[in-house]
Amino acid sequence: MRTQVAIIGGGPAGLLLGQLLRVNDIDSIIIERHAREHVLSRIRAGILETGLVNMMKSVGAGNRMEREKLVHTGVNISHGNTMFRVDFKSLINGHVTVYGQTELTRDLYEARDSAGCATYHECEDATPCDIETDRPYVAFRHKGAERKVYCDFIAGCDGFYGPSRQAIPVESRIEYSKTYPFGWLGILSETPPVAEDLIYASSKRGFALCSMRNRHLSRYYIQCPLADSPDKWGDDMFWDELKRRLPDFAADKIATGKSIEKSMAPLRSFVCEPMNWGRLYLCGDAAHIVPPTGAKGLNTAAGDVHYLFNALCWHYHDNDNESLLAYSKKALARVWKTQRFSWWMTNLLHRLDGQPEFERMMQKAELSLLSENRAAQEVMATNYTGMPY
Ligand code: FAS
Ligand code: PHB
Repeated sequence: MRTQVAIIGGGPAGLLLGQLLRVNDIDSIIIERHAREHVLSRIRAGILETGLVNMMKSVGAGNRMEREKLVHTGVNISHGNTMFRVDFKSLINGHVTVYGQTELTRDLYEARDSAGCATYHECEDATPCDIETDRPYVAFRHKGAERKVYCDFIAGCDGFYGPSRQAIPVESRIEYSKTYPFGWLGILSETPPVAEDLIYASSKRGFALCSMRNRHLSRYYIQCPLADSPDKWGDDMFWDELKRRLPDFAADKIATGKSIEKSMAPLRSFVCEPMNWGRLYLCGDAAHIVPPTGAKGLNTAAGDVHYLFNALCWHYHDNDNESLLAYSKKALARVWKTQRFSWWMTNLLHRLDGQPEFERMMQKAELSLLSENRAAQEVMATNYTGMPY
Protein backbone atom coordinates (compact mmCIF):
# COMPACT_ATOMS: atom_id res chain seq x y z
CA MET A 1 0.00 0.00 0.00
CA ARG A 2 1.10 3.58 -0.53
CA THR A 3 -0.18 6.99 0.63
CA GLN A 4 1.22 10.48 1.09
CA VAL A 5 0.82 10.68 4.90
CA ALA A 6 0.49 7.56 7.08
CA ILE A 7 -1.21 8.43 10.39
CA ILE A 8 -0.72 6.13 13.36
CA GLY A 9 -3.63 6.61 15.78
CA GLY A 10 -7.32 7.21 15.11
CA GLY A 11 -7.99 9.47 18.09
CA PRO A 12 -8.89 13.16 17.75
CA ALA A 13 -5.41 14.26 16.60
CA GLY A 14 -5.08 11.61 13.89
CA LEU A 15 -8.64 12.02 12.67
CA LEU A 16 -8.50 15.83 12.57
CA LEU A 17 -5.19 15.76 10.70
CA GLY A 18 -6.58 13.22 8.24
CA GLN A 19 -9.61 15.38 7.52
CA LEU A 20 -7.61 18.58 7.09
CA LEU A 21 -5.30 16.80 4.64
CA ARG A 22 -8.28 15.31 2.79
CA VAL A 23 -9.95 18.67 2.15
CA ASN A 24 -6.62 19.89 0.79
CA ASP A 25 -6.24 16.92 -1.59
CA ILE A 26 -3.51 15.23 0.39
CA ASP A 27 -4.01 11.50 0.82
CA SER A 28 -3.69 9.72 4.17
CA ILE A 29 -4.27 6.30 5.73
CA ILE A 30 -5.09 5.97 9.45
CA ILE A 31 -3.83 2.90 11.31
CA GLU A 32 -5.67 2.48 14.62
CA ARG A 33 -5.00 -0.18 17.24
CA HIS A 34 -8.53 -0.48 18.58
CA ALA A 35 -11.98 -1.02 17.13
CA ARG A 36 -13.92 2.17 16.45
CA GLU A 37 -16.42 1.30 19.23
CA HIS A 38 -13.54 1.15 21.72
CA VAL A 39 -12.19 4.53 20.63
CA LEU A 40 -15.69 6.01 20.93
CA SER A 41 -16.21 4.49 24.39
CA ARG A 42 -13.63 6.80 25.95
CA ILE A 43 -14.94 9.75 28.01
CA ARG A 44 -12.30 12.47 28.05
CA ALA A 45 -12.18 16.17 27.34
CA GLY A 46 -15.14 18.53 27.22
CA ILE A 47 -13.81 22.05 26.60
CA LEU A 48 -12.83 23.19 23.09
CA GLU A 49 -10.83 26.27 22.17
CA THR A 50 -12.02 28.33 19.20
CA GLY A 51 -9.06 27.20 17.07
CA LEU A 52 -10.21 23.59 17.33
CA VAL A 53 -13.87 24.52 16.68
CA ASN A 54 -12.82 26.41 13.55
CA MET A 55 -10.79 23.47 12.26
CA MET A 56 -13.76 21.14 12.80
CA LYS A 57 -15.94 23.49 10.76
CA SER A 58 -13.29 23.84 8.03
CA VAL A 59 -13.33 20.09 7.39
CA GLY A 60 -17.14 19.88 7.37
CA ALA A 61 -17.33 18.09 10.73
CA GLY A 62 -18.82 20.91 12.76
CA ASN A 63 -22.57 20.75 11.98
CA ARG A 64 -23.71 18.65 14.97
CA MET A 65 -21.34 20.55 17.24
CA GLU A 66 -22.95 23.83 16.13
CA ARG A 67 -26.39 22.42 16.99
CA GLU A 68 -25.49 20.80 20.32
CA LYS A 69 -22.64 22.84 21.74
CA LEU A 70 -22.80 25.18 24.71
CA VAL A 71 -20.83 28.43 24.66
CA HIS A 72 -19.32 29.47 27.98
CA THR A 73 -18.06 33.03 28.51
CA GLY A 74 -16.47 32.35 31.89
CA VAL A 75 -15.69 29.92 34.69
CA ASN A 76 -16.31 29.96 38.43
CA ILE A 77 -13.59 29.37 40.99
CA SER A 78 -14.62 28.53 44.53
CA HIS A 79 -12.51 28.42 47.64
CA GLY A 80 -14.30 27.05 50.66
CA ASN A 81 -17.66 28.85 50.71
CA THR A 82 -16.64 31.79 48.55
CA MET A 83 -16.78 31.86 44.76
CA PHE A 84 -15.81 34.30 42.02
CA ARG A 85 -16.19 34.25 38.25
CA VAL A 86 -13.50 34.88 35.65
CA ASP A 87 -15.52 36.51 32.87
CA PHE A 88 -13.77 35.80 29.56
CA LYS A 89 -16.17 38.00 27.59
CA SER A 90 -15.76 41.19 29.61
CA LEU A 91 -12.03 40.62 30.07
CA ILE A 92 -10.88 39.63 26.55
CA ASN A 93 -14.11 39.14 24.56
CA GLY A 94 -13.35 35.42 24.77
CA HIS A 95 -15.29 32.16 25.19
CA VAL A 96 -14.89 28.37 25.07
CA THR A 97 -17.13 25.70 23.53
CA VAL A 98 -18.51 22.85 25.63
CA TYR A 99 -18.74 19.69 23.47
CA GLY A 100 -17.42 16.27 24.43
CA GLN A 101 -14.29 14.81 22.86
CA THR A 102 -16.20 11.59 22.30
CA GLU A 103 -18.74 13.40 20.11
CA LEU A 104 -16.00 15.32 18.31
CA THR A 105 -14.25 12.02 17.55
CA ARG A 106 -17.53 10.51 16.32
CA ASP A 107 -18.09 13.50 14.02
CA LEU A 108 -14.59 13.15 12.59
CA TYR A 109 -15.07 9.43 11.93
CA GLU A 110 -18.32 10.15 10.11
CA ALA A 111 -16.66 12.87 8.03
CA ARG A 112 -13.82 10.50 7.15
CA ASP A 113 -16.27 7.78 6.14
CA SER A 114 -18.15 10.25 3.93
CA ALA A 115 -14.89 11.25 2.26
CA GLY A 116 -14.11 7.58 1.57
CA CYS A 117 -10.73 7.74 3.32
CA ALA A 118 -8.99 4.55 4.47
CA THR A 119 -9.01 3.81 8.20
CA TYR A 120 -7.68 0.47 9.43
CA HIS A 121 -8.95 -0.59 12.87
CA GLU A 122 -7.69 -3.35 15.17
CA CYS A 123 -4.18 -3.07 13.81
CA GLU A 124 -1.42 -4.71 15.78
CA ASP A 125 2.22 -3.75 16.28
CA ALA A 126 2.15 -0.62 14.13
CA THR A 127 5.78 0.45 13.75
CA PRO A 128 7.24 3.55 12.04
CA CYS A 129 10.09 2.30 9.81
CA ASP A 130 12.92 3.90 7.81
CA ILE A 131 11.94 7.30 9.18
CA GLU A 132 15.40 8.69 8.42
CA THR A 133 15.06 7.86 4.71
CA ASP A 134 12.86 9.39 1.99
CA ARG A 135 10.89 6.11 1.76
CA PRO A 136 9.47 5.64 5.25
CA TYR A 137 6.73 3.13 5.90
CA VAL A 138 4.49 1.84 8.68
CA ALA A 139 4.53 -1.90 9.28
CA PHE A 140 1.55 -3.44 11.06
CA ARG A 141 -0.60 -6.56 11.26
CA HIS A 142 -4.22 -6.43 10.23
CA LYS A 143 -6.61 -9.40 10.28
CA GLY A 144 -3.63 -11.68 10.70
CA ALA A 145 -1.79 -10.33 7.63
CA GLU A 146 1.49 -8.42 7.76
CA ARG A 147 0.98 -5.05 6.05
CA LYS A 148 3.21 -2.14 5.01
CA VAL A 149 2.08 1.37 4.08
CA TYR A 150 4.77 3.26 2.19
CA CYS A 151 4.44 7.04 2.47
CA ASP A 152 6.19 10.40 2.29
CA PHE A 153 5.58 11.23 5.96
CA ILE A 154 4.38 9.49 9.13
CA ALA A 155 2.21 11.37 11.66
CA GLY A 156 2.58 9.81 15.11
CA CYS A 157 -0.84 10.51 16.64
CA ASP A 158 -0.83 7.38 18.80
CA GLY A 159 -1.07 8.88 22.26
CA PHE A 160 1.20 8.56 25.27
CA TYR A 161 1.61 4.78 25.06
CA GLY A 162 1.94 4.51 21.30
CA PRO A 163 5.06 3.47 19.33
CA SER A 164 5.85 6.74 17.55
CA ARG A 165 7.69 8.61 20.29
CA GLN A 166 9.77 5.47 20.91
CA ALA A 167 10.85 5.54 17.24
CA ILE A 168 12.93 8.66 17.99
CA PRO A 169 16.37 7.40 19.14
CA VAL A 170 16.36 7.47 22.95
CA GLU A 171 19.73 9.22 22.98
CA SER A 172 18.21 12.02 20.87
CA ARG A 173 15.04 12.48 22.95
CA ILE A 174 14.77 14.82 25.92
CA GLU A 175 11.77 13.91 28.09
CA TYR A 176 10.52 16.32 30.74
CA SER A 177 8.14 14.76 33.26
CA LYS A 178 6.29 15.55 36.46
CA THR A 179 3.80 13.22 38.13
CA TYR A 180 1.29 14.50 40.69
CA PRO A 181 0.61 12.50 43.89
CA PHE A 182 -3.12 12.33 43.22
CA GLY A 183 -5.62 11.51 40.49
CA TRP A 184 -9.04 12.62 39.29
CA LEU A 185 -12.04 10.39 39.80
CA GLY A 186 -14.62 11.38 37.21
CA ILE A 187 -18.27 10.49 36.75
CA LEU A 188 -20.82 11.15 34.05
CA SER A 189 -24.44 11.47 35.21
CA GLU A 190 -27.68 12.13 33.36
CA THR A 191 -28.48 15.07 35.63
CA PRO A 192 -28.72 18.81 34.93
CA PRO A 193 -25.47 20.70 35.64
CA VAL A 194 -25.31 22.42 39.03
CA ALA A 195 -24.45 25.80 37.46
CA GLU A 196 -24.49 27.54 34.07
CA ASP A 197 -20.68 27.61 33.99
CA LEU A 198 -18.01 25.24 35.29
CA ILE A 199 -17.06 25.40 38.97
CA TYR A 200 -13.40 24.73 39.80
CA ALA A 201 -13.46 24.13 43.56
CA SER A 202 -10.48 24.34 45.91
CA SER A 203 -11.29 23.07 49.39
CA LYS A 204 -9.57 21.79 52.52
CA ARG A 205 -10.62 18.28 51.45
CA GLY A 206 -9.18 18.61 47.97
CA PHE A 207 -10.07 19.73 44.46
CA ALA A 208 -13.42 19.20 42.72
CA LEU A 209 -14.74 20.20 39.30
CA CYS A 210 -18.35 20.61 38.18
CA SER A 211 -18.50 20.34 34.40
CA MET A 212 -20.98 19.17 31.81
CA ARG A 213 -21.53 17.85 28.29
CA ASN A 214 -24.93 19.48 27.78
CA ARG A 215 -27.88 20.68 29.91
CA HIS A 216 -28.88 17.07 30.71
CA LEU A 217 -25.48 15.43 31.11
CA SER A 218 -23.10 16.45 33.89
CA ARG A 219 -19.42 15.61 34.35
CA TYR A 220 -17.96 15.81 37.85
CA TYR A 221 -14.45 15.15 39.17
CA ILE A 222 -12.89 14.94 42.62
CA GLN A 223 -9.20 14.82 43.47
CA CYS A 224 -8.45 11.49 45.11
CA PRO A 225 -5.46 9.32 46.11
CA LEU A 226 -3.75 7.61 43.18
CA ALA A 227 -4.29 4.23 44.87
CA ASP A 228 -8.08 4.65 44.73
CA SER A 229 -9.94 2.64 42.14
CA PRO A 230 -13.34 3.71 40.77
CA ASP A 231 -14.83 0.59 42.41
CA LYS A 232 -14.01 2.02 45.84
CA TRP A 233 -16.30 4.97 45.19
CA GLY A 234 -20.01 4.12 45.18
CA ASP A 235 -22.24 6.83 43.76
CA ASP A 236 -23.51 8.02 47.16
CA MET A 237 -19.95 8.19 48.52
CA PHE A 238 -18.89 10.23 45.48
CA TRP A 239 -21.81 12.68 45.73
CA ASP A 240 -21.30 13.17 49.48
CA GLU A 241 -17.60 13.94 49.01
CA LEU A 242 -18.25 16.23 46.06
CA LYS A 243 -20.78 18.24 48.12
CA ARG A 244 -18.27 18.64 50.95
CA ARG A 245 -15.90 20.36 48.53
CA LEU A 246 -18.41 22.81 47.02
CA PRO A 247 -19.82 26.11 48.32
CA ASP A 248 -23.07 25.58 50.29
CA PHE A 249 -25.33 27.00 47.54
CA ALA A 250 -23.96 24.46 45.05
CA ALA A 251 -23.92 21.55 47.50
CA ASP A 252 -27.54 22.26 48.40
CA LYS A 253 -28.82 22.41 44.80
CA ILE A 254 -26.73 19.76 43.00
CA ALA A 255 -28.88 17.13 41.26
CA THR A 256 -27.43 13.72 42.05
CA GLY A 257 -28.16 10.48 40.24
CA LYS A 258 -26.75 7.21 38.95
CA SER A 259 -23.33 7.45 37.33
CA ILE A 260 -23.29 6.14 33.74
CA GLU A 261 -19.49 6.22 33.62
CA LYS A 262 -16.85 6.32 36.34
CA SER A 263 -13.09 6.47 35.70
CA MET A 264 -9.86 7.39 37.36
CA ALA A 265 -7.18 9.45 35.58
CA PRO A 266 -3.69 9.98 36.97
CA LEU A 267 -2.25 13.48 36.54
CA ARG A 268 1.00 13.99 34.69
CA SER A 269 2.95 16.75 32.95
CA PHE A 270 5.15 15.44 30.14
CA VAL A 271 6.94 16.82 27.09
CA CYS A 272 9.16 15.06 24.57
CA GLU A 273 11.65 17.11 22.57
CA PRO A 274 12.03 17.10 19.63
CA MET A 275 8.55 16.41 18.22
CA ASN A 276 9.88 15.08 14.93
CA TRP A 277 12.62 12.83 13.63
CA GLY A 278 13.35 12.42 9.92
CA ARG A 279 9.97 11.86 8.21
CA LEU A 280 8.15 11.15 11.53
CA TYR A 281 6.13 13.95 13.14
CA LEU A 282 4.51 13.60 16.59
CA CYS A 283 1.14 15.19 17.36
CA GLY A 284 -0.87 15.34 20.60
CA ASP A 285 -0.48 12.97 23.52
CA ALA A 286 2.26 11.10 21.62
CA ALA A 287 4.48 14.10 22.39
CA HIS A 288 3.02 15.68 25.52
CA ILE A 289 0.59 15.22 28.39
CA VAL A 290 -0.94 17.84 30.68
CA PRO A 291 -2.99 17.45 33.87
CA PRO A 292 -6.64 18.02 32.80
CA THR A 293 -7.05 21.00 35.18
CA GLY A 294 -6.65 23.59 32.44
CA ALA A 295 -8.67 21.63 29.83
CA LYS A 296 -5.63 21.74 27.54
CA GLY A 297 -4.91 18.13 26.52
CA LEU A 298 -7.15 17.92 23.50
CA ASN A 299 -6.64 21.59 22.67
CA THR A 300 -2.85 21.30 22.66
CA ALA A 301 -3.15 18.32 20.32
CA ALA A 302 -5.23 20.54 18.03
CA GLY A 303 -2.44 23.14 18.00
CA ASP A 304 0.07 20.51 16.87
CA VAL A 305 -2.30 19.37 14.12
CA HIS A 306 -2.71 22.96 12.93
CA TYR A 307 1.05 23.39 12.57
CA LEU A 308 1.69 20.00 10.94
CA PHE A 309 -1.22 20.30 8.52
CA ASN A 310 -0.05 23.72 7.33
CA ALA A 311 3.54 22.52 7.00
CA LEU A 312 2.42 19.56 4.87
CA CYS A 313 0.35 21.88 2.67
CA TRP A 314 3.43 24.07 2.10
CA HIS A 315 5.38 20.93 1.14
CA TYR A 316 2.84 19.45 -1.25
CA HIS A 317 1.37 22.61 -2.77
CA ASP A 318 4.37 24.95 -2.77
CA ASN A 319 7.33 22.56 -2.58
CA ASP A 320 8.44 24.55 0.48
CA ASN A 321 9.85 22.58 3.44
CA GLU A 322 10.64 25.49 5.74
CA SER A 323 7.55 24.87 7.90
CA LEU A 324 8.27 21.15 8.18
CA LEU A 325 11.79 21.95 9.34
CA ALA A 326 10.37 24.43 11.88
CA TYR A 327 7.49 22.20 13.05
CA SER A 328 8.99 20.92 16.30
CA LYS A 329 10.20 24.34 17.45
CA LYS A 330 6.92 26.04 16.55
CA ALA A 331 4.71 23.36 18.16
CA LEU A 332 6.84 23.18 21.31
CA ALA A 333 6.64 26.96 21.81
CA ARG A 334 2.86 26.61 22.25
CA VAL A 335 3.10 23.25 24.07
CA TRP A 336 5.23 24.76 26.83
CA LYS A 337 2.75 27.62 27.31
CA THR A 338 -0.09 25.14 27.83
CA GLN A 339 2.17 23.07 30.12
CA ARG A 340 2.78 26.13 32.27
CA PHE A 341 -0.90 27.02 32.46
CA SER A 342 -1.98 23.45 33.31
CA TRP A 343 0.76 23.18 35.96
CA TRP A 344 -0.23 26.57 37.41
CA MET A 345 -3.96 25.71 37.65
CA THR A 346 -3.18 22.29 39.12
CA ASN A 347 -0.94 23.74 41.83
CA LEU A 348 -3.40 26.54 42.52
CA LEU A 349 -6.42 24.34 43.13
CA HIS A 350 -5.28 20.97 44.50
CA ARG A 351 -4.42 20.16 48.10
CA LEU A 352 -1.32 18.11 48.89
CA ASP A 353 -1.11 15.97 52.04
CA GLY A 354 1.62 17.39 54.25
CA GLN A 355 1.79 20.55 52.22
CA PRO A 356 4.11 23.07 53.95
CA GLU A 357 2.10 25.89 55.51
CA PHE A 358 3.97 28.49 53.47
CA GLU A 359 2.94 26.75 50.19
CA ARG A 360 -0.65 26.77 51.43
CA MET A 361 -0.44 30.48 52.10
CA MET A 362 0.94 31.02 48.59
CA GLN A 363 -2.11 29.19 47.17
CA LYS A 364 -4.41 31.42 49.21
CA ALA A 365 -2.56 34.56 48.07
CA GLU A 366 -2.72 33.45 44.41
CA LEU A 367 -6.47 32.77 44.69
CA SER A 368 -6.97 36.13 46.38
CA LEU A 369 -5.02 37.91 43.62
CA LEU A 370 -7.03 36.09 40.94
CA SER A 371 -10.32 36.95 42.63
CA GLU A 372 -9.69 40.70 42.66
CA ASN A 373 -7.05 41.61 40.05
CA ARG A 374 -8.14 42.22 36.45
CA ALA A 375 -4.66 41.70 35.01
CA ALA A 376 -4.37 38.30 36.72
CA GLN A 377 -7.80 37.35 35.39
CA GLU A 378 -6.88 38.48 31.86
CA VAL A 379 -3.84 36.17 31.89
CA MET A 380 -5.99 33.26 33.01
CA ALA A 381 -8.73 34.08 30.47
CA THR A 382 -6.19 34.31 27.62
CA ASN A 383 -4.69 30.92 28.48
CA TYR A 384 -7.96 29.14 29.24
CA THR A 385 -9.73 30.26 26.03
CA GLY A 386 -6.64 29.39 23.99
CA MET A 387 -3.32 30.98 23.12
CA PRO A 388 -3.11 31.91 19.42
CA TYR A 389 -1.65 29.34 17.01
P1 FAS B 1 -5.42 9.82 22.06
O1 FAS B 1 -4.75 9.02 23.16
O2 FAS B 1 -6.80 10.34 22.26
O3 FAS B 1 -5.50 8.91 20.73
C1 FAS B 1 -4.42 8.09 20.36
C2 FAS B 1 -4.96 6.96 19.51
O4 FAS B 1 -3.85 6.16 19.10
C3 FAS B 1 -5.91 6.07 20.30
O5 FAS B 1 -7.11 5.87 19.58
C4 FAS B 1 -5.11 4.76 20.47
O6 FAS B 1 -5.94 3.60 20.46
C5 FAS B 1 -4.21 4.81 19.25
N1 FAS B 1 -3.00 4.00 19.42
C6 FAS B 1 -2.24 3.85 20.54
N2 FAS B 1 -1.25 2.96 20.30
C7 FAS B 1 -1.38 2.56 19.00
C8 FAS B 1 -0.68 1.66 18.16
N3 FAS B 1 0.37 0.98 18.63
N4 FAS B 1 -1.11 1.49 16.89
C9 FAS B 1 -2.17 2.16 16.42
N5 FAS B 1 -2.90 3.03 17.17
C10 FAS B 1 -2.50 3.22 18.45
N6 FAS B 1 -7.94 16.45 28.01
C11 FAS B 1 -8.67 17.54 28.31
O7 FAS B 1 -8.46 18.59 27.69
N7 FAS B 1 -9.65 17.49 29.30
C12 FAS B 1 -9.91 16.34 29.98
O8 FAS B 1 -10.78 16.30 30.84
C13 FAS B 1 -9.18 15.16 29.69
N8 FAS B 1 -9.44 13.97 30.34
C14 FAS B 1 -8.68 12.87 30.04
C15 FAS B 1 -8.90 11.63 30.68
C16 FAS B 1 -8.11 10.51 30.38
C17 FAS B 1 -8.37 9.18 31.10
C18 FAS B 1 -7.08 10.61 29.44
C19 FAS B 1 -6.20 9.41 29.12
C20 FAS B 1 -6.85 11.82 28.79
C21 FAS B 1 -7.66 12.95 29.08
N9 FAS B 1 -7.47 14.18 28.42
C22 FAS B 1 -8.19 15.28 28.70
C23 FAS B 1 -6.48 14.31 27.44
C24 FAS B 1 -7.05 13.77 26.16
O9 FAS B 1 -8.25 14.41 25.86
C25 FAS B 1 -5.98 13.88 25.12
O10 FAS B 1 -5.34 15.14 25.19
C26 FAS B 1 -6.51 13.67 23.73
O11 FAS B 1 -7.15 12.44 23.72
C27 FAS B 1 -5.32 13.75 22.79
O12 FAS B 1 -5.70 13.19 21.60
P2 FAS B 1 -4.66 12.28 20.77
O13 FAS B 1 -3.35 12.94 20.75
O14 FAS B 1 -5.38 11.94 19.52
O15 FAS B 1 -4.42 10.98 21.69
C1 PHB C 1 -14.51 18.00 31.35
O1 PHB C 1 -15.64 18.47 31.17
O2 PHB C 1 -14.23 16.78 31.17
C2 PHB C 1 -13.41 18.93 31.82
C3 PHB C 1 -13.64 20.28 31.84
C4 PHB C 1 -12.63 21.14 32.27
C5 PHB C 1 -11.42 20.60 32.68
C6 PHB C 1 -11.19 19.22 32.66
C7 PHB C 1 -12.19 18.37 32.22
O3 PHB C 1 -10.44 21.43 33.11
